[in-house]
Amino acid sequence: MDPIILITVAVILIVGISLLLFLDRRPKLPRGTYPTTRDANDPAPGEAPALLDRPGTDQTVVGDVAAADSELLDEDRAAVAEPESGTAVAEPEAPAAPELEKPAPAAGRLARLRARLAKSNNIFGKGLLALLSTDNITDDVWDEVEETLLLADLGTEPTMELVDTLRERVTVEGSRDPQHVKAMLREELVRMVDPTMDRRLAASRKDGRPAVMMVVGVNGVGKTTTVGKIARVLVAEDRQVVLGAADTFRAAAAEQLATWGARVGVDTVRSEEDGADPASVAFDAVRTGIDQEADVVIVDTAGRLQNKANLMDELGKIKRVIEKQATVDEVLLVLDATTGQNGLSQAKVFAEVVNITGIVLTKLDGTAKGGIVIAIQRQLGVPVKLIGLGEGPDDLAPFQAEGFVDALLED
Ligand SMILES: Nc1nc2c(ncn2[C@@H]2O[C@H](COP(=O)(O)OP(=O)(O)O)[C@@H](O)[C@H]2O)c(=O)[nH]1
Ligand SMILES: [Mg+2]
Repeated sequence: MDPIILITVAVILIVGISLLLFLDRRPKLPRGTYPTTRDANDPAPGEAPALLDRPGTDQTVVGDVAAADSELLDEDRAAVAEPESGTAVAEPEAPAAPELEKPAPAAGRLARLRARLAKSNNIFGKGLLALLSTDNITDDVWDEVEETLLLADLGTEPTMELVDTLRERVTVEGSRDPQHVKAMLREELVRMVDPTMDRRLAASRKDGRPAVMMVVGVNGVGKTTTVGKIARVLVAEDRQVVLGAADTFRAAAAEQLATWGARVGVDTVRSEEDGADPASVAFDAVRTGIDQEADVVIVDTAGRLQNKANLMDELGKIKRVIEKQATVDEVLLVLDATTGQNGLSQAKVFAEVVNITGIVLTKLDGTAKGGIVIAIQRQLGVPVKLIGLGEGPDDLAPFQAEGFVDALLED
Protein backbone atom coordinates (compact mmCIF):
# COMPACT_ATOMS: atom_id res chain seq x y z
CA MET A 1 0.00 0.00 0.00
CA ASP A 2 1.07 3.53 -0.58
CA PRO A 3 3.10 4.62 2.48
CA ILE A 4 1.49 8.09 2.35
CA ILE A 5 -1.93 6.54 2.86
CA LEU A 6 -0.56 4.42 5.70
CA ILE A 7 0.94 7.45 7.42
CA THR A 8 -2.24 9.46 6.96
CA VAL A 9 -4.31 6.67 8.50
CA ALA A 10 -1.89 6.40 11.44
CA VAL A 11 -2.02 10.16 12.06
CA ILE A 12 -5.81 10.16 11.99
CA LEU A 13 -5.89 7.28 14.46
CA ILE A 14 -3.47 8.97 16.85
CA VAL A 15 -5.33 12.28 16.73
CA GLY A 16 -8.66 10.48 17.24
CA ILE A 17 -7.46 8.52 20.26
CA SER A 18 -5.86 11.56 21.86
CA LEU A 19 -9.09 13.49 21.39
CA LEU A 20 -11.10 10.71 23.04
CA LEU A 21 -8.70 10.58 25.99
CA PHE A 22 -8.82 14.34 26.34
CA LEU A 23 -12.61 14.39 26.30
CA ASP A 24 -12.75 11.71 28.96
CA ARG A 25 -10.54 13.77 31.27
CA ARG A 26 -12.23 17.06 30.84
CA PRO A 27 -13.23 18.58 34.17
CA LYS A 28 -16.58 17.51 35.56
CA LEU A 29 -19.22 20.12 36.27
CA PRO A 30 -18.65 21.78 39.62
CA ARG A 31 -20.72 20.41 42.43
CA GLY A 32 -23.99 22.19 42.79
CA THR A 33 -24.45 22.77 39.13
CA TYR A 34 -27.40 20.75 38.09
CA PRO A 35 -27.71 19.82 34.51
CA THR A 36 -31.18 19.94 33.15
CA THR A 37 -33.03 16.69 33.05
CA ARG A 38 -33.47 16.78 29.36
CA ASP A 39 -32.30 18.83 26.52
CA ALA A 40 -34.50 21.53 25.17
CA ASN A 41 -33.69 20.03 21.81
CA ASP A 42 -35.02 16.64 22.75
CA PRO A 43 -38.02 15.75 20.69
CA ALA A 44 -41.31 16.11 22.49
CA PRO A 45 -43.14 12.86 23.14
CA GLY A 46 -45.39 14.04 20.36
CA GLU A 47 -48.53 12.10 19.88
CA ALA A 48 -47.62 9.53 22.50
CA PRO A 49 -50.56 9.51 24.85
CA ALA A 50 -49.41 11.15 28.04
CA LEU A 51 -50.67 9.00 30.78
CA LEU A 52 -49.36 10.85 33.70
CA ASP A 53 -50.70 14.26 33.57
CA ARG A 54 -53.13 16.58 32.03
CA PRO A 55 -51.93 20.13 31.77
CA GLY A 56 -53.67 22.27 34.31
CA THR A 57 -54.40 19.51 36.75
CA ASP A 58 -52.62 19.33 39.99
CA GLN A 59 -52.13 15.65 40.03
CA THR A 60 -50.78 12.98 37.88
CA VAL A 61 -53.11 10.48 36.39
CA VAL A 62 -51.81 6.99 36.37
CA GLY A 63 -53.88 4.38 34.72
CA ASP A 64 -55.75 6.70 32.48
CA VAL A 65 -54.90 5.84 28.95
CA ALA A 66 -56.71 8.81 27.53
CA ALA A 67 -54.56 10.87 25.26
CA ALA A 68 -53.52 14.19 26.63
CA ASP A 69 -51.10 16.80 25.52
CA SER A 70 -47.71 16.57 27.00
CA GLU A 71 -45.73 19.74 27.05
CA LEU A 72 -42.02 19.85 26.87
CA LEU A 73 -40.56 21.71 29.76
CA ASP A 74 -38.60 24.60 28.45
CA GLU A 75 -37.75 26.47 31.60
CA ASP A 76 -34.16 26.69 32.47
CA ARG A 77 -33.83 24.41 35.40
CA ALA A 78 -30.16 24.88 35.94
CA ALA A 79 -30.73 26.35 39.35
CA VAL A 80 -27.60 26.40 41.38
CA ALA A 81 -27.40 25.65 45.04
CA GLU A 82 -24.76 24.12 47.20
CA PRO A 83 -26.22 21.04 48.85
CA GLU A 84 -26.14 20.76 52.62
CA SER A 85 -22.96 19.33 53.93
CA GLY A 86 -22.77 15.57 54.13
CA THR A 87 -24.74 14.85 51.02
CA ALA A 88 -23.84 15.15 47.44
CA VAL A 89 -25.76 15.27 44.26
CA ALA A 90 -24.61 12.47 42.08
CA GLU A 91 -24.75 14.10 38.77
CA PRO A 92 -25.36 11.78 35.94
CA GLU A 93 -21.85 10.58 35.17
CA ALA A 94 -20.61 11.85 31.87
CA PRO A 95 -18.89 9.09 29.96
CA ALA A 96 -17.42 9.79 26.54
CA ALA A 97 -20.83 10.00 24.94
CA PRO A 98 -23.46 10.73 27.59
CA GLU A 99 -26.33 9.17 25.81
CA LEU A 100 -29.47 9.32 27.85
CA GLU A 101 -31.95 6.54 27.48
CA LYS A 102 -35.38 7.40 26.31
CA PRO A 103 -37.84 5.59 28.54
CA ALA A 104 -40.97 4.15 27.04
CA PRO A 105 -44.10 6.23 27.59
CA ALA A 106 -46.21 4.96 30.46
CA ALA A 107 -49.42 4.83 28.50
CA GLY A 108 -50.01 1.50 26.89
CA ARG A 109 -47.51 -0.28 29.10
CA LEU A 110 -50.10 -2.51 30.66
CA ALA A 111 -51.14 -3.58 27.20
CA ARG A 112 -47.54 -4.19 26.23
CA LEU A 113 -46.81 -6.22 29.34
CA ARG A 114 -50.14 -7.99 29.31
CA ALA A 115 -48.75 -11.22 27.93
CA ARG A 116 -46.51 -11.59 30.99
CA LEU A 117 -49.38 -11.13 33.32
CA ALA A 118 -51.55 -13.47 31.33
CA LYS A 119 -48.85 -16.10 31.21
CA SER A 120 -48.18 -16.19 34.92
CA ASN A 121 -51.82 -15.93 35.89
CA ASN A 122 -53.14 -18.54 33.53
CA ILE A 123 -54.70 -20.77 36.14
CA PHE A 124 -56.58 -17.90 37.60
CA GLY A 125 -58.33 -16.72 34.48
CA LYS A 126 -58.42 -19.71 32.21
CA GLY A 127 -58.99 -22.17 35.02
CA LEU A 128 -61.99 -20.24 36.24
CA LEU A 129 -63.42 -19.91 32.77
CA ALA A 130 -63.08 -23.62 32.12
CA LEU A 131 -64.76 -24.47 35.38
CA LEU A 132 -67.63 -22.08 34.86
CA SER A 133 -68.28 -23.19 31.31
CA THR A 134 -68.85 -26.83 32.19
CA ASP A 135 -72.30 -28.15 31.47
CA ASN A 136 -73.12 -29.03 34.97
CA ILE A 137 -71.66 -26.87 37.71
CA THR A 138 -71.94 -29.14 40.69
CA ASP A 139 -70.98 -28.29 44.23
CA ASP A 140 -67.65 -29.93 43.55
CA VAL A 141 -67.05 -27.55 40.69
CA TRP A 142 -67.88 -24.60 42.92
CA ASP A 143 -65.40 -25.92 45.43
CA GLU A 144 -62.80 -25.93 42.70
CA VAL A 145 -63.69 -22.38 41.76
CA GLU A 146 -63.19 -21.42 45.36
CA GLU A 147 -59.89 -23.21 45.56
CA THR A 148 -58.65 -21.52 42.40
CA LEU A 149 -59.48 -18.12 43.81
CA LEU A 150 -57.80 -18.88 47.11
CA LEU A 151 -54.71 -20.15 45.31
CA ALA A 152 -54.58 -16.87 43.43
CA ASP A 153 -54.38 -15.13 46.81
CA LEU A 154 -57.70 -13.42 46.52
CA GLY A 155 -58.23 -13.90 50.23
CA THR A 156 -61.03 -15.70 52.05
CA GLU A 157 -63.59 -12.97 52.26
CA PRO A 158 -63.39 -11.74 48.67
CA THR A 159 -63.38 -15.38 47.50
CA MET A 160 -66.62 -16.17 49.33
CA GLU A 161 -68.16 -13.02 48.03
CA LEU A 162 -67.19 -13.72 44.45
CA VAL A 163 -68.31 -17.34 44.56
CA ASP A 164 -71.69 -16.30 45.98
CA THR A 165 -72.18 -13.67 43.31
CA LEU A 166 -71.17 -16.04 40.53
CA ARG A 167 -73.42 -18.82 41.82
CA GLU A 168 -76.32 -16.49 41.89
CA ARG A 169 -75.69 -15.14 38.43
CA VAL A 170 -75.15 -18.58 36.94
CA THR A 171 -78.47 -19.68 38.40
CA VAL A 172 -80.36 -16.62 37.30
CA GLU A 173 -78.78 -16.19 33.88
CA GLY A 174 -78.48 -19.93 33.27
CA SER A 175 -76.08 -19.57 30.39
CA ARG A 176 -73.12 -21.88 29.74
CA ASP A 177 -72.02 -20.03 26.69
CA PRO A 178 -68.31 -19.41 27.25
CA GLN A 179 -68.55 -15.88 25.93
CA HIS A 180 -71.35 -15.10 28.30
CA VAL A 181 -69.57 -16.71 31.23
CA LYS A 182 -66.43 -14.78 30.41
CA ALA A 183 -68.30 -11.50 30.28
CA MET A 184 -69.91 -12.25 33.60
CA LEU A 185 -66.62 -13.18 35.23
CA ARG A 186 -64.94 -10.12 33.80
CA GLU A 187 -67.64 -7.88 35.14
CA GLU A 188 -67.43 -9.30 38.64
CA LEU A 189 -63.64 -9.24 38.76
CA VAL A 190 -63.49 -5.66 37.52
CA ARG A 191 -66.01 -4.68 40.15
CA MET A 192 -63.83 -6.24 42.83
CA VAL A 193 -60.63 -4.68 41.56
CA ASP A 194 -62.59 -1.43 41.63
CA PRO A 195 -62.13 0.88 38.67
CA THR A 196 -63.39 3.82 40.74
CA MET A 197 -60.31 4.01 42.96
CA ASP A 198 -58.12 7.04 42.46
CA ARG A 199 -54.83 5.71 41.13
CA ARG A 200 -53.21 9.00 40.24
CA LEU A 201 -49.69 9.61 41.45
CA ALA A 202 -48.89 12.89 43.14
CA ALA A 203 -46.18 14.01 40.77
CA SER A 204 -46.87 17.68 40.18
CA ARG A 205 -45.63 20.78 41.91
CA LYS A 206 -47.97 22.15 44.49
CA ASP A 207 -47.83 25.47 46.29
CA GLY A 208 -44.58 26.29 44.54
CA ARG A 209 -42.90 23.11 45.74
CA PRO A 210 -42.15 19.75 44.25
CA ALA A 211 -44.35 16.80 45.09
CA VAL A 212 -42.59 14.45 47.48
CA MET A 213 -42.92 10.71 47.21
CA MET A 214 -41.60 8.22 49.74
CA VAL A 215 -41.11 4.61 48.76
CA VAL A 216 -41.24 2.07 51.60
CA GLY A 217 -41.28 -1.70 52.02
CA VAL A 218 -39.18 -4.56 53.34
CA ASN A 219 -35.86 -5.65 51.91
CA GLY A 220 -35.78 -7.13 48.46
CA VAL A 221 -39.34 -6.34 47.41
CA GLY A 222 -38.06 -4.07 44.67
CA LYS A 223 -38.13 -0.56 46.17
CA THR A 224 -34.98 0.79 44.57
CA THR A 225 -35.82 -0.77 41.24
CA THR A 226 -39.29 0.71 41.49
CA VAL A 227 -37.98 4.18 42.28
CA GLY A 228 -35.77 3.91 39.21
CA LYS A 229 -38.67 2.76 37.07
CA ILE A 230 -40.98 5.49 38.37
CA ALA A 231 -38.32 8.09 37.60
CA ARG A 232 -38.36 6.81 34.03
CA VAL A 233 -42.13 7.00 33.81
CA LEU A 234 -41.93 10.59 34.96
CA VAL A 235 -39.07 11.50 32.66
CA ALA A 236 -41.05 10.05 29.77
CA GLU A 237 -43.69 12.59 30.77
CA ASP A 238 -41.16 15.39 30.84
CA ARG A 239 -41.12 15.73 34.58
CA GLN A 240 -38.10 17.05 36.38
CA VAL A 241 -37.23 14.46 38.99
CA VAL A 242 -34.79 14.33 41.91
CA LEU A 243 -34.01 11.08 43.70
CA GLY A 244 -33.04 10.76 47.34
CA ALA A 245 -31.04 7.74 48.48
CA ALA A 246 -32.25 7.45 52.06
CA ASP A 247 -31.25 3.81 52.27
CA THR A 248 -27.92 4.59 53.85
CA PHE A 249 -27.15 1.18 55.28
CA ARG A 250 -25.28 0.02 52.25
CA ALA A 251 -23.30 2.21 49.92
CA ALA A 252 -24.39 -0.14 47.15
CA ALA A 253 -27.99 0.94 47.62
CA ALA A 254 -27.21 4.57 46.82
CA GLU A 255 -25.06 3.47 43.93
CA GLN A 256 -27.88 1.33 42.55
CA LEU A 257 -30.28 4.26 42.73
CA ALA A 258 -27.83 6.75 41.22
CA THR A 259 -27.27 4.37 38.32
CA TRP A 260 -30.99 4.26 37.59
CA GLY A 261 -31.14 8.04 37.73
CA ALA A 262 -28.08 8.63 35.58
CA ARG A 263 -29.51 6.54 32.76
CA VAL A 264 -32.25 9.08 32.25
CA GLY A 265 -30.44 12.20 33.41
CA VAL A 266 -31.96 12.38 36.87
CA ASP A 267 -29.90 13.60 39.84
CA THR A 268 -29.56 11.48 42.95
CA VAL A 269 -28.93 13.07 46.33
CA ARG A 270 -26.91 10.71 48.48
CA SER A 271 -24.70 10.70 51.50
CA GLU A 272 -20.95 10.80 51.21
CA GLU A 273 -20.52 8.68 54.28
CA ASP A 274 -21.76 5.19 55.05
CA GLY A 275 -24.49 4.90 57.62
CA ALA A 276 -25.43 8.56 57.44
CA ASP A 277 -28.73 9.70 58.88
CA PRO A 278 -31.38 8.72 56.32
CA ALA A 279 -33.64 11.55 57.41
CA SER A 280 -31.03 14.16 56.63
CA VAL A 281 -30.43 12.67 53.20
CA ALA A 282 -34.17 12.84 52.59
CA PHE A 283 -34.16 16.43 53.82
CA ASP A 284 -31.34 17.36 51.45
CA ALA A 285 -33.03 15.61 48.55
CA VAL A 286 -36.17 17.67 49.09
CA ARG A 287 -34.05 20.82 49.51
CA THR A 288 -32.37 20.06 46.18
CA GLY A 289 -35.76 19.43 44.58
CA ILE A 290 -36.98 22.79 45.82
CA ASP A 291 -33.84 24.58 44.62
CA GLN A 292 -34.00 22.91 41.24
CA GLU A 293 -37.70 23.66 40.97
CA ALA A 294 -38.23 19.99 40.28
CA ASP A 295 -41.67 18.48 39.82
CA VAL A 296 -41.11 15.48 42.04
CA VAL A 297 -38.67 14.25 44.64
CA ILE A 298 -38.69 10.49 45.16
CA VAL A 299 -37.11 9.19 48.34
CA ASP A 300 -35.94 5.59 48.44
CA THR A 301 -35.75 4.09 51.93
CA ALA A 302 -34.20 1.11 53.66
CA GLY A 303 -36.28 -1.94 54.43
CA ARG A 304 -34.50 -4.03 56.98
CA LEU A 305 -37.04 -5.65 59.20
CA GLN A 306 -34.68 -7.41 61.64
CA ASN A 307 -35.41 -4.60 63.92
CA LYS A 308 -38.94 -3.65 63.14
CA ALA A 309 -39.25 -0.98 65.78
CA ASN A 310 -36.13 0.81 64.57
CA LEU A 311 -37.16 0.68 60.98
CA MET A 312 -40.56 2.07 61.76
CA ASP A 313 -39.11 4.81 63.95
CA GLU A 314 -36.80 5.72 61.16
CA LEU A 315 -39.52 5.91 58.54
CA GLY A 316 -41.58 8.09 60.81
CA LYS A 317 -38.58 10.32 61.37
CA ILE A 318 -37.79 10.60 57.64
CA LYS A 319 -41.33 11.71 57.06
CA ARG A 320 -41.31 14.26 59.87
CA VAL A 321 -38.00 15.71 58.75
CA ILE A 322 -39.16 16.06 55.16
CA GLU A 323 -42.23 17.81 56.44
CA LYS A 324 -40.11 20.61 57.83
CA GLN A 325 -39.91 21.99 54.33
CA ALA A 326 -42.53 20.24 52.20
CA THR A 327 -45.45 17.88 52.43
CA VAL A 328 -45.12 14.20 51.78
CA ASP A 329 -47.70 13.80 49.06
CA GLU A 330 -47.32 10.15 48.32
CA VAL A 331 -46.17 7.17 50.34
CA LEU A 332 -45.90 4.12 48.11
CA LEU A 333 -45.69 0.74 49.78
CA VAL A 334 -43.87 -1.77 47.62
CA LEU A 335 -44.98 -5.38 48.01
CA ASP A 336 -43.58 -8.45 46.32
CA ALA A 337 -46.57 -10.28 44.83
CA THR A 338 -44.81 -13.62 45.07
CA THR A 339 -44.83 -13.47 48.86
CA GLY A 340 -48.61 -13.56 48.91
CA GLN A 341 -50.23 -13.36 52.31
CA ASN A 342 -46.90 -12.44 53.84
CA GLY A 343 -47.17 -9.15 52.04
CA LEU A 344 -50.44 -8.49 53.76
CA SER A 345 -48.90 -8.66 57.20
CA GLN A 346 -46.04 -6.42 56.10
CA ALA A 347 -48.55 -3.94 54.83
CA LYS A 348 -50.25 -3.78 58.20
CA VAL A 349 -47.01 -2.94 59.97
CA PHE A 350 -46.12 -0.14 57.58
CA ALA A 351 -49.63 1.26 57.59
CA GLU A 352 -49.28 1.82 61.32
CA VAL A 353 -46.41 4.29 60.98
CA VAL A 354 -46.90 5.98 57.66
CA ASN A 355 -50.03 6.94 55.87
CA ILE A 356 -49.78 4.75 52.79
CA THR A 357 -51.34 6.37 49.74
CA GLY A 358 -50.65 3.72 47.15
CA ILE A 359 -49.32 0.23 46.60
CA VAL A 360 -46.81 -0.97 44.06
CA LEU A 361 -47.10 -4.68 43.48
CA THR A 362 -43.86 -6.01 42.05
CA LYS A 363 -42.92 -9.33 40.44
CA LEU A 364 -46.39 -10.05 39.15
CA ASP A 365 -44.59 -11.54 36.16
CA GLY A 366 -43.44 -14.43 38.28
CA THR A 367 -46.55 -15.47 40.14
CA ALA A 368 -50.04 -16.76 39.59
CA LYS A 369 -51.20 -14.81 42.59
CA GLY A 370 -52.82 -11.91 40.82
CA GLY A 371 -55.69 -12.07 43.29
CA ILE A 372 -53.45 -10.33 45.79
CA VAL A 373 -54.38 -7.05 44.10
CA ILE A 374 -57.92 -7.39 45.38
CA ALA A 375 -56.91 -8.71 48.79
CA ILE A 376 -54.41 -5.96 49.49
CA GLN A 377 -56.69 -3.15 48.37
CA ARG A 378 -59.39 -4.50 50.64
CA GLN A 379 -57.11 -4.78 53.58
CA LEU A 380 -55.53 -1.36 53.34
CA GLY A 381 -58.28 0.54 51.61
CA VAL A 382 -55.53 1.92 49.39
CA PRO A 383 -55.31 1.43 45.63
CA VAL A 384 -52.67 -0.50 43.75
CA LYS A 385 -51.19 2.24 41.60
CA LEU A 386 -48.42 0.48 39.74
CA ILE A 387 -47.45 -3.09 38.99
CA GLY A 388 -44.01 -4.51 38.28
CA LEU A 389 -43.90 -7.03 35.48
CA GLY A 390 -40.23 -7.72 35.04
CA GLU A 391 -36.71 -6.62 35.76
CA GLY A 392 -36.40 -4.47 32.66
CA PRO A 393 -36.22 -0.71 33.13
CA ASP A 394 -39.65 -0.08 31.65
CA ASP A 395 -41.36 -3.13 33.10
CA LEU A 396 -43.53 -1.10 35.42
CA ALA A 397 -47.08 -0.35 34.39
CA PRO A 398 -49.69 1.99 35.77
CA PHE A 399 -52.41 -0.19 37.18
CA GLN A 400 -55.76 -0.20 35.55
CA ALA A 401 -58.67 -2.40 36.64
CA GLU A 402 -60.04 -3.38 33.24
CA GLY A 403 -56.68 -3.96 31.62
CA PHE A 404 -55.59 -6.10 34.53
CA VAL A 405 -58.69 -8.30 34.50
CA ASP A 406 -58.53 -8.62 30.72
CA ALA A 407 -54.99 -9.90 31.05
CA LEU A 408 -56.14 -12.48 33.58
CA LEU A 409 -58.84 -13.69 31.25
CA GLU A 410 -56.72 -13.60 28.13
CA ASP A 411 -57.30 -16.44 25.68
N1 LIG B 1 -39.19 -10.30 38.00
C1 LIG B 1 -39.21 -9.12 38.62
N2 LIG B 1 -38.18 -8.76 39.39
C2 LIG B 1 -38.22 -7.56 40.01
C3 LIG B 1 -39.33 -6.68 39.85
N3 LIG B 1 -39.09 -5.58 40.59
C4 LIG B 1 -37.88 -5.75 41.17
N4 LIG B 1 -37.36 -6.95 40.85
C5 LIG B 1 -36.07 -7.52 41.29
O1 LIG B 1 -36.06 -7.67 42.69
C6 LIG B 1 -34.74 -7.57 43.19
C7 LIG B 1 -34.68 -6.64 44.40
O2 LIG B 1 -34.90 -5.32 43.97
P1 LIG B 1 -34.45 -4.03 44.79
O3 LIG B 1 -35.03 -2.87 44.06
O4 LIG B 1 -33.00 -3.99 45.03
O5 LIG B 1 -35.22 -4.25 46.18
P2 LIG B 1 -35.21 -3.34 47.50
O6 LIG B 1 -34.34 -4.05 48.49
O7 LIG B 1 -36.63 -3.30 47.96
O8 LIG B 1 -34.70 -1.99 47.13
C8 LIG B 1 -33.89 -7.12 42.02
O9 LIG B 1 -33.20 -8.22 41.51
C9 LIG B 1 -34.90 -6.61 41.02
O10 LIG B 1 -34.46 -6.72 39.70
C10 LIG B 1 -40.42 -7.11 39.00
O11 LIG B 1 -41.43 -6.44 38.83
N5 LIG B 1 -40.30 -8.34 38.43
MG1 LIG C 1 -33.16 -0.86 47.88
